[in-house]
Amino acid sequence: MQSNVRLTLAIQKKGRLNNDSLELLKKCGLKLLSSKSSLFYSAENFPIDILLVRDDDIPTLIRDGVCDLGIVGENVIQEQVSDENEYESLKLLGFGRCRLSIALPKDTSFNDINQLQNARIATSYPNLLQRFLSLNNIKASLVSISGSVEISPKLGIADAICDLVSTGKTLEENNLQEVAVILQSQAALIKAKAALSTEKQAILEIFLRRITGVMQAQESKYILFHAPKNAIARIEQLLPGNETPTIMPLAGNDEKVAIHVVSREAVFWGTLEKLREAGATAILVLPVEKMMY
Ligand code: PRT
Ligand code: ZN
Repeated sequence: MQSNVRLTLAIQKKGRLNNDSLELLKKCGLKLLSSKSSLFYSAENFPIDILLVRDDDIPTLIRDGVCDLGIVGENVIQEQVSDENEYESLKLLGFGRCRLSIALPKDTSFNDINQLQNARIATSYPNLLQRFLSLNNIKASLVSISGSVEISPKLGIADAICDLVSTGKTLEENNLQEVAVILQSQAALIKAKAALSTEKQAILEIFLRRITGVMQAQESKYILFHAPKNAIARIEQLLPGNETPTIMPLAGNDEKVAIHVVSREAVFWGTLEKLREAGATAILVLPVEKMMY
């Protein structure tokens, strides 16, 4: 890969997705050099440049060909994109998780969604909300606000709100109850549907393989222990995931073997206790740093 071709990736400059996006890039091995203007980073050891922008601008930057890729919440894509054929979601990244929900003041008793007929609903997501209301044959009037949507019922400008929720703390603080979830969202790596040049596609494939490796490694654990030979069959059934274990002889011990296995899921104390009951000893669970298949 000796050409000057580089991919451009847009990420959020400031806000909830910025830190996790940068962390992911660092775990992919990218050494990022900040530009003087601090509007972009250049990876010194990988052919990719990172543009720092507002998250709402990312779909447009990709559609207009200013950037090849972007990391943005599915909520932003779904709100802005009317034509599903414009973008391709390459990978869901597991951070920035939230949901877009409708909420009502707690003192309004809620029976079903038809209660929203003729209601005034405040939101920064008019397109997603309108799609949901139309699907449910509800006619309501939308009050578009760009921030602090949750205080609008208190101000008397709306009867309900439609906003992003993660922990639910903001709803609680504003005496609101969540009554319907419109969309589940997380950050995604997206690109325009149009094909990249062959050289860019080759860089993208390496980049994607690294992201997949980082995400798999985050969830994976390497488990090692000793076990009596006659307990192997039982122990194999107790191992988390479906990985085939490596079984090795132990020097100077004919009755026991060493068993190593990569678990692609969390390893709970309960599993370790069952392994121990089945005869496993010297059990170690180690984090996996990198993975490539
Ligand atoms: O400046 P820029 O336009 O780039 O940033 P922004 O202010 O538009 O976005 P930002 O940084 O707030 O959020 C960026 C993205 O993070 C969103 O588009 C979502 O994909 C994702 N995300 C995840 C969230 C939340 N969780 C979230 N909880 N975005 C916003 N919130 C807000 C929500 O609007 C509400 O005000 O947090 C409050 C609720 O949080 P809880 O934890 O109290 O429920
Ligand atoms: Zn934004």
